[in-house]
Amino acid sequence: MQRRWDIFCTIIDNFGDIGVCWRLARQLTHEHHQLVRLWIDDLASFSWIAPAIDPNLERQMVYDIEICCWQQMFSEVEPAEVIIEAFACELPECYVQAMVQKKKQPVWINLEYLSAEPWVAQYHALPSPHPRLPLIKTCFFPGFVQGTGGLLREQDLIAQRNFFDTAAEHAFLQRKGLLERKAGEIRVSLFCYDAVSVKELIHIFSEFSEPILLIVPEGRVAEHIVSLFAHISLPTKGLIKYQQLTIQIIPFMEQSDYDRLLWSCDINFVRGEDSFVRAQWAANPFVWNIYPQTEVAHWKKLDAFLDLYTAGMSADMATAVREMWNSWNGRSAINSAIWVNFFSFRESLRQHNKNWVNQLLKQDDLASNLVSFAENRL
Ligand code: TRH
Repeated sequence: MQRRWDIFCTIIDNFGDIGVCWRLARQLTHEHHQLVRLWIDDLASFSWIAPAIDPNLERQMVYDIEICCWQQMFSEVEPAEVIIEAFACELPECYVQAMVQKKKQPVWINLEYLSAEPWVAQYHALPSPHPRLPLIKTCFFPGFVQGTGGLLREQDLIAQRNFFDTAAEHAFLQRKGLLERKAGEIRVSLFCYDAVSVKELIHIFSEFSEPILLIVPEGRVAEHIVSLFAHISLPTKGLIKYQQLTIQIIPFMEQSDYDRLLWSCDINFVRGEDSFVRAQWAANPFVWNIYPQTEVAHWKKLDAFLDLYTAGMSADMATAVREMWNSWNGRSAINSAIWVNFFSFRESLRQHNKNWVNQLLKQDDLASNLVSFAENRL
Protein backbone atom coordinates (compact mmCIF):
# COMPACT_ATOMS: atom_id res chain seq x y z
CA MET A 1 0.00 0.00 0.00
CA GLN A 2 1.23 3.51 -0.76
CA ARG A 3 2.13 5.34 2.45
CA ARG A 4 3.61 8.74 3.20
CA TRP A 5 7.09 8.65 4.70
CA ASP A 6 9.15 11.42 6.31
CA ILE A 7 12.88 10.74 6.59
CA PHE A 8 14.85 13.09 8.83
CA CYS A 9 18.60 13.31 8.46
CA THR A 10 21.27 15.56 9.91
CA ILE A 11 24.73 15.53 8.41
CA ILE A 12 27.14 15.17 11.34
CA ASP A 13 30.26 15.02 9.22
CA ASN A 14 31.12 13.20 6.00
CA PHE A 15 28.58 11.65 3.66
CA GLY A 16 27.47 8.41 5.29
CA ASP A 17 24.26 9.68 6.92
CA ILE A 18 22.88 11.29 3.80
CA GLY A 19 24.36 8.49 1.66
CA VAL A 20 22.20 5.95 3.47
CA CYS A 21 19.09 8.18 3.62
CA TRP A 22 19.23 9.10 -0.06
CA ARG A 23 19.63 5.48 -1.11
CA LEU A 24 16.75 4.49 1.14
CA ALA A 25 14.52 7.33 -0.11
CA ARG A 26 15.10 6.28 -3.72
CA GLN A 27 14.39 2.64 -3.02
CA LEU A 28 11.19 3.39 -1.11
CA THR A 29 10.02 5.62 -3.97
CA HIS A 30 11.07 3.65 -7.02
CA GLU A 31 10.84 0.07 -5.83
CA HIS A 32 8.10 0.25 -3.21
CA HIS A 33 6.09 3.16 -4.70
CA GLN A 34 5.96 5.06 -1.40
CA LEU A 35 5.60 8.85 -1.13
CA VAL A 36 8.78 10.11 0.44
CA ARG A 37 9.75 13.47 1.89
CA LEU A 38 13.40 13.80 2.89
CA TRP A 39 14.33 16.44 5.49
CA ILE A 40 17.97 17.31 5.41
CA ASP A 41 19.92 20.04 7.22
CA ASP A 42 22.85 20.44 4.80
CA LEU A 43 21.91 20.49 1.13
CA ALA A 44 25.39 21.60 0.04
CA SER A 45 26.99 18.40 1.35
CA PHE A 46 24.10 16.39 -0.05
CA SER A 47 24.75 17.77 -3.54
CA TRP A 48 28.23 16.16 -3.53
CA ILE A 49 26.71 12.70 -3.86
CA ALA A 50 23.57 13.85 -5.69
CA PRO A 51 24.44 16.64 -8.15
CA ALA A 52 20.76 16.95 -9.18
CA ILE A 53 20.09 18.70 -5.85
CA ASP A 54 20.01 22.49 -5.89
CA PRO A 55 21.46 23.53 -2.49
CA ASN A 56 19.63 26.88 -2.65
CA LEU A 57 16.09 25.56 -2.72
CA GLU A 58 14.04 25.11 0.41
CA ARG A 59 11.87 22.52 -1.31
CA GLN A 60 12.41 20.61 -4.52
CA MET A 61 11.30 17.40 -6.21
CA VAL A 62 14.17 15.23 -7.35
CA TYR A 63 13.45 11.82 -8.90
CA ASP A 64 9.90 12.03 -7.44
CA ILE A 65 11.23 12.56 -3.91
CA GLU A 66 10.39 15.75 -2.07
CA ILE A 67 13.59 17.20 -0.66
CA CYS A 68 13.09 19.73 2.14
CA CYS A 69 15.70 21.86 3.80
CA TRP A 70 15.47 21.14 7.54
CA GLN A 71 16.00 24.51 9.21
CA GLN A 72 16.33 25.53 12.84
CA MET A 73 12.89 27.15 12.67
CA PHE A 74 10.78 24.20 11.65
CA SER A 75 7.41 25.23 10.27
CA GLU A 76 4.48 23.04 11.17
CA VAL A 77 3.64 20.27 8.74
CA GLU A 78 1.31 17.29 8.80
CA PRO A 79 3.44 14.30 9.90
CA ALA A 80 3.63 11.32 7.58
CA GLU A 81 2.35 7.82 8.35
CA VAL A 82 5.88 6.45 8.70
CA ILE A 83 8.64 8.56 10.20
CA ILE A 84 12.30 7.68 10.04
CA GLU A 85 14.65 9.46 12.34
CA ALA A 86 18.02 8.55 10.90
CA PHE A 87 20.84 7.77 13.31
CA ALA A 88 19.07 9.21 16.36
CA CYS A 89 18.82 12.75 14.98
CA GLU A 90 16.25 14.53 17.11
CA LEU A 91 12.88 15.33 15.53
CA PRO A 92 11.61 18.93 15.87
CA GLU A 93 9.48 19.26 19.01
CA CYS A 94 6.51 20.76 17.12
CA TYR A 95 6.62 17.81 14.71
CA VAL A 96 6.52 15.32 17.60
CA GLN A 97 3.55 17.22 19.09
CA ALA A 98 1.80 17.00 15.73
CA MET A 99 2.43 13.23 15.71
CA VAL A 100 0.55 12.97 19.00
CA GLN A 101 -2.44 14.80 17.48
CA LYS A 102 -2.79 12.30 14.66
CA LYS A 103 -5.88 10.06 14.76
CA LYS A 104 -3.80 7.00 14.03
CA GLN A 105 -0.43 6.74 15.72
CA PRO A 106 2.30 6.94 13.06
CA VAL A 107 5.08 4.37 12.84
CA TRP A 108 8.18 6.01 14.28
CA ILE A 109 11.50 4.37 13.53
CA ASN A 110 14.99 5.26 14.60
CA LEU A 111 17.28 3.88 11.92
CA GLU A 112 20.52 2.90 13.66
CA TYR A 113 24.11 2.66 12.43
CA LEU A 114 25.28 -0.62 10.94
CA SER A 115 27.17 -3.02 13.15
CA ALA A 116 28.05 -6.71 12.98
CA GLU A 117 28.11 -7.07 16.76
CA PRO A 118 26.11 -10.08 17.98
CA TRP A 119 23.77 -8.04 20.22
CA VAL A 120 22.26 -6.30 17.17
CA ALA A 121 19.83 -9.13 16.37
CA GLN A 122 18.59 -9.10 19.99
CA TYR A 123 17.86 -5.37 20.00
CA HIS A 124 16.55 -5.03 16.47
CA ALA A 125 12.94 -3.84 16.21
CA LEU A 126 12.37 -3.52 19.96
CA PRO A 127 9.71 -0.91 20.75
CA SER A 128 10.48 1.82 23.25
CA PRO A 129 7.55 3.86 24.57
CA HIS A 130 8.10 7.63 24.70
CA PRO A 131 8.75 8.72 28.33
CA ARG A 132 6.06 11.44 28.25
CA LEU A 133 3.88 11.07 25.18
CA PRO A 134 1.62 8.33 23.86
CA LEU A 135 4.06 7.40 21.10
CA ILE A 136 6.24 4.38 20.47
CA LYS A 137 9.62 4.50 18.76
CA THR A 138 11.29 1.43 17.33
CA CYS A 139 15.03 1.03 16.87
CA PHE A 140 15.73 -0.57 13.53
CA PHE A 141 19.20 -2.08 13.22
CA PRO A 142 20.65 -2.86 9.81
CA GLY A 143 22.85 -5.93 9.86
CA PHE A 144 24.51 -8.84 8.14
CA VAL A 145 22.60 -11.76 9.65
CA GLN A 146 19.05 -13.05 9.93
CA GLY A 147 17.07 -11.30 12.63
CA THR A 148 18.50 -7.85 11.84
CA GLY A 149 17.08 -5.20 9.50
CA GLY A 150 19.37 -6.27 6.62
CA LEU A 151 21.40 -4.11 4.25
CA LEU A 152 20.49 -1.56 1.61
CA ARG A 153 20.43 -3.34 -1.74
CA GLU A 154 18.52 -2.20 -4.81
CA GLN A 155 16.49 -4.92 -6.53
CA ASP A 156 18.54 -4.75 -9.72
CA LEU A 157 21.93 -4.14 -8.12
CA ILE A 158 23.42 -7.60 -8.60
CA ALA A 159 22.08 -7.86 -12.17
CA GLN A 160 23.53 -4.44 -13.00
CA ARG A 161 26.84 -5.41 -11.51
CA ASN A 162 26.85 -8.63 -13.56
CA PHE A 163 26.08 -6.69 -16.77
CA PHE A 164 29.08 -4.48 -16.16
CA ASP A 165 31.34 -6.13 -18.72
CA THR A 166 34.51 -4.91 -20.41
CA ALA A 167 32.59 -2.70 -22.86
CA ALA A 168 30.51 -1.12 -20.08
CA GLU A 169 33.63 -0.56 -18.03
CA HIS A 170 35.38 1.06 -20.98
CA ALA A 171 32.43 3.40 -21.56
CA PHE A 172 32.34 4.29 -17.86
CA LEU A 173 36.08 5.06 -17.69
CA GLN A 174 35.81 7.27 -20.78
CA ARG A 175 32.74 9.10 -19.52
CA LYS A 176 34.41 9.87 -16.19
CA GLY A 177 37.81 10.72 -17.67
CA LEU A 178 39.49 7.87 -15.80
CA LEU A 179 42.70 6.35 -17.11
CA GLU A 180 42.22 3.30 -19.31
CA ARG A 181 43.07 -0.15 -18.03
CA LYS A 182 46.68 -1.10 -18.89
CA ALA A 183 47.77 -4.74 -19.11
CA GLY A 184 49.36 -5.85 -15.86
CA GLU A 185 48.34 -2.72 -13.94
CA ILE A 186 46.40 -3.11 -10.68
CA ARG A 187 43.57 -0.62 -10.20
CA VAL A 188 42.91 0.45 -6.64
CA SER A 189 40.30 2.93 -5.38
CA LEU A 190 41.04 4.80 -2.16
CA PHE A 191 38.33 6.30 0.06
CA CYS A 192 39.45 6.61 3.68
CA TYR A 193 39.79 8.95 6.66
CA ASP A 194 42.78 11.24 6.90
CA ALA A 195 44.03 9.59 10.10
CA VAL A 196 45.24 6.47 8.28
CA SER A 197 48.76 5.82 7.00
CA VAL A 198 48.27 7.12 3.46
CA LYS A 199 51.88 8.19 3.12
CA GLU A 200 53.13 4.72 4.07
CA LEU A 201 50.65 3.04 1.69
CA ILE A 202 51.83 5.23 -1.16
CA HIS A 203 55.41 4.31 -0.43
CA ILE A 204 54.54 0.59 -0.33
CA PHE A 205 52.61 0.84 -3.62
CA SER A 206 55.42 2.75 -5.31
CA GLU A 207 57.85 -0.09 -4.61
CA PHE A 208 55.44 -2.96 -5.33
CA SER A 209 56.39 -5.55 -7.95
CA GLU A 210 53.37 -4.66 -10.11
CA PRO A 211 52.36 -1.20 -11.34
CA ILE A 212 49.39 0.30 -9.50
CA LEU A 213 46.90 2.95 -10.52
CA LEU A 214 45.52 4.53 -7.35
CA ILE A 215 42.24 6.40 -7.86
CA VAL A 216 41.43 8.94 -5.15
CA PRO A 217 38.23 11.01 -4.94
CA GLU A 218 38.79 14.67 -4.11
CA GLY A 219 38.69 15.58 -0.43
CA ARG A 220 41.05 15.83 2.53
CA VAL A 221 42.98 12.64 1.70
CA ALA A 222 43.50 13.72 -1.90
CA GLU A 223 44.74 17.11 -0.66
CA HIS A 224 47.15 15.36 1.68
CA ILE A 225 48.46 13.22 -1.18
CA VAL A 226 48.99 16.27 -3.39
CA SER A 227 50.88 17.95 -0.54
CA LEU A 228 53.21 14.94 -0.31
CA PHE A 229 54.25 15.63 -3.89
CA ALA A 230 54.35 19.42 -3.58
CA HIS A 231 58.07 19.43 -4.48
CA ILE A 232 57.39 17.74 -7.85
CA SER A 233 55.81 19.72 -10.66
CA LEU A 234 52.89 17.72 -12.00
CA PRO A 235 52.66 17.61 -15.80
CA THR A 236 48.90 16.97 -15.71
CA LYS A 237 46.58 18.31 -13.01
CA GLY A 238 45.30 15.50 -10.79
CA LEU A 239 47.84 12.98 -12.09
CA ILE A 240 50.91 11.97 -10.12
CA LYS A 241 53.52 9.46 -11.26
CA TYR A 242 55.96 8.07 -8.73
CA GLN A 243 58.02 4.98 -9.53
CA GLN A 244 55.62 2.03 -10.02
CA LEU A 245 52.64 4.08 -8.90
CA THR A 246 50.27 6.38 -10.77
CA ILE A 247 47.77 8.38 -8.73
CA GLN A 248 44.69 9.88 -10.31
CA ILE A 249 42.66 12.36 -8.28
CA ILE A 250 39.08 12.46 -9.47
CA PRO A 251 36.00 14.56 -8.74
CA PHE A 252 33.47 13.11 -6.31
CA MET A 253 31.00 10.97 -8.21
CA GLU A 254 27.26 10.56 -8.09
CA GLN A 255 26.41 7.47 -5.96
CA SER A 256 25.64 5.11 -8.83
CA ASP A 257 28.89 6.03 -10.59
CA TYR A 258 30.80 5.40 -7.38
CA ASP A 259 29.36 1.87 -7.53
CA ARG A 260 30.77 1.52 -11.03
CA LEU A 261 34.14 2.70 -9.80
CA LEU A 262 34.09 -0.06 -7.18
CA TRP A 263 33.14 -2.63 -9.83
CA SER A 264 35.96 -1.46 -12.10
CA CYS A 265 38.78 -1.60 -9.52
CA ASP A 266 40.71 -4.70 -8.55
CA ILE A 267 40.91 -3.62 -4.92
CA ASN A 268 38.79 -1.07 -3.07
CA PHE A 269 39.70 0.82 0.06
CA VAL A 270 36.42 1.98 1.57
CA ARG A 271 35.26 3.58 4.82
CA GLY A 272 32.37 4.32 7.18
CA GLU A 273 29.15 2.53 6.43
CA ASP A 274 27.70 2.97 2.98
CA SER A 275 30.85 2.66 0.81
CA PHE A 276 31.80 -0.33 2.99
CA VAL A 277 28.51 -2.06 2.09
CA ARG A 278 28.82 -1.12 -1.58
CA ALA A 279 32.30 -2.67 -1.70
CA GLN A 280 30.79 -5.91 -0.42
CA TRP A 281 28.19 -5.93 -3.21
CA ALA A 282 30.99 -5.16 -5.69
CA ALA A 283 32.66 -8.39 -4.50
CA ASN A 284 36.21 -7.30 -5.36
CA PRO A 285 38.77 -7.55 -2.55
CA PHE A 286 38.36 -4.60 -0.19
CA VAL A 287 39.93 -3.01 2.87
CA TRP A 288 37.69 -1.24 5.37
CA ASN A 289 38.63 1.94 7.24
CA ILE A 290 36.08 1.97 10.05
CA TYR A 291 34.70 5.32 11.32
CA PRO A 292 36.88 6.13 14.36
CA GLN A 293 35.12 6.53 17.70
CA THR A 294 36.37 7.77 21.06
CA GLU A 295 38.17 5.27 23.28
CA VAL A 296 38.64 3.02 20.26
CA ALA A 297 35.07 1.70 20.60
CA HIS A 298 35.20 1.02 16.87
CA TRP A 299 37.76 -1.78 17.24
CA LYS A 300 35.07 -3.99 18.76
CA LYS A 301 32.93 -3.33 15.69
CA LEU A 302 35.83 -4.05 13.39
CA ASP A 303 36.48 -7.37 15.14
CA ALA A 304 32.80 -8.29 15.03
CA PHE A 305 32.69 -7.82 11.27
CA LEU A 306 36.02 -9.59 10.74
CA ASP A 307 34.73 -12.58 12.75
CA LEU A 308 31.71 -12.91 10.45
CA TYR A 309 33.47 -12.14 7.21
CA THR A 310 36.54 -14.32 7.69
CA ALA A 311 34.58 -17.37 8.91
CA GLY A 312 34.98 -19.89 6.11
CA MET A 313 38.33 -18.48 4.95
CA SER A 314 41.47 -20.58 5.25
CA ALA A 315 43.51 -19.67 8.35
CA ASP A 316 46.22 -18.08 6.17
CA MET A 317 43.80 -15.97 4.21
CA ALA A 318 41.97 -14.86 7.38
CA THR A 319 45.31 -13.81 8.90
CA ALA A 320 46.24 -11.85 5.77
CA VAL A 321 42.91 -9.99 5.84
CA ARG A 322 43.08 -9.30 9.58
CA GLU A 323 46.65 -8.02 9.38
CA MET A 324 45.86 -5.74 6.46
CA TRP A 325 42.66 -4.33 7.97
CA ASN A 326 44.07 -3.97 11.50
CA SER A 327 47.15 -2.14 10.30
CA TRP A 328 45.08 0.08 8.00
CA ASN A 329 43.01 1.03 11.04
CA GLY A 330 46.07 1.90 13.08
CA ARG A 331 46.24 -1.16 15.35
CA SER A 332 49.75 -1.90 14.11
CA ALA A 333 52.12 -0.31 11.63
CA ILE A 334 51.43 -1.10 8.00
CA ASN A 335 54.34 -2.50 6.01
CA SER A 336 55.11 -3.96 2.65
CA ALA A 337 54.95 -7.62 3.83
CA ILE A 338 51.36 -7.11 5.07
CA TRP A 339 50.29 -5.65 1.73
CA VAL A 340 52.12 -8.31 -0.31
CA ASN A 341 50.54 -11.09 1.72
CA PHE A 342 47.05 -9.57 1.39
CA PHE A 343 47.54 -9.08 -2.33
CA SER A 344 48.67 -12.70 -2.79
CA PHE A 345 45.12 -13.80 -1.81
CA ARG A 346 43.52 -11.55 -4.40
CA GLU A 347 41.97 -14.34 -6.49
CA SER A 348 40.74 -16.41 -3.56
CA LEU A 349 39.37 -13.27 -1.92
CA ARG A 350 37.31 -12.55 -5.01
CA GLN A 351 35.85 -16.05 -4.82
CA HIS A 352 35.26 -15.69 -1.09
CA ASN A 353 33.49 -12.38 -1.66
CA LYS A 354 31.12 -14.00 -4.17
CA ASN A 355 30.17 -16.56 -1.53
CA TRP A 356 29.84 -13.77 1.04
CA VAL A 357 27.45 -11.90 -1.28
CA ASN A 358 25.40 -15.09 -1.79
CA GLN A 359 25.16 -15.48 1.96
CA LEU A 360 24.01 -11.85 2.35
CA LEU A 361 21.46 -12.29 -0.43
CA LYS A 362 19.56 -14.81 1.70
CA GLN A 363 18.40 -11.87 3.83
CA ASP A 364 15.74 -9.42 2.70
CA ASP A 365 17.07 -5.92 2.07
CA LEU A 366 16.69 -3.03 4.51
CA ALA A 367 14.11 -1.05 2.49
CA SER A 368 11.84 -4.12 2.04
CA ASN A 369 12.16 -4.91 5.74
CA LEU A 370 11.20 -1.35 6.68
CA VAL A 371 8.17 -1.43 4.38
CA SER A 372 6.91 -4.75 5.80
CA PHE A 373 7.55 -3.59 9.35
CA ALA A 374 5.63 -0.34 8.82
CA GLU A 375 2.77 -2.06 7.00
CA ASN A 376 2.33 -4.58 9.81
CA ARG A 377 1.93 -1.76 12.30
CA LEU A 378 -0.37 0.53 10.37
O1 TRH B 1 31.42 9.61 4.44
P1 TRH B 1 31.57 8.51 5.42
O2 TRH B 1 32.78 8.55 6.20
O3 TRH B 1 30.34 8.47 6.38
C1 TRH B 1 30.43 8.22 7.75
C2 TRH B 1 29.90 6.89 8.14
O4 TRH B 1 28.62 6.63 7.64
C3 TRH B 1 29.87 6.79 9.64
O5 TRH B 1 29.30 5.56 10.05
C4 TRH B 1 29.07 7.94 10.18
O6 TRH B 1 29.06 7.90 11.54
C5 TRH B 1 29.70 9.22 9.71
O7 TRH B 1 29.68 9.24 8.30
C6 TRH B 1 28.95 10.41 10.21
O8 TRH B 1 31.56 7.12 4.62
P2 TRH B 1 30.37 6.30 3.95
O9 TRH B 1 29.46 5.76 4.97
O10 TRH B 1 31.01 5.35 3.07
O11 TRH B 1 29.58 7.35 3.09
C7 TRH B 1 30.09 7.91 1.92
C8 TRH B 1 28.98 8.11 0.92
O12 TRH B 1 29.48 8.86 -0.19
C9 TRH B 1 28.44 6.80 0.34
O13 TRH B 1 27.04 6.91 0.15
C10 TRH B 1 29.12 6.70 -1.01
C11 TRH B 1 29.19 8.15 -1.39
N1 TRH B 1 30.20 8.50 -2.39
C12 TRH B 1 29.77 9.00 -3.60
O14 TRH B 1 28.55 9.08 -3.85
N2 TRH B 1 30.68 9.37 -4.51
C13 TRH B 1 32.03 9.28 -4.31
O15 TRH B 1 32.84 9.65 -5.19
C14 TRH B 1 32.46 8.73 -3.06
C15 TRH B 1 33.93 8.57 -2.77
C16 TRH B 1 31.53 8.36 -2.11
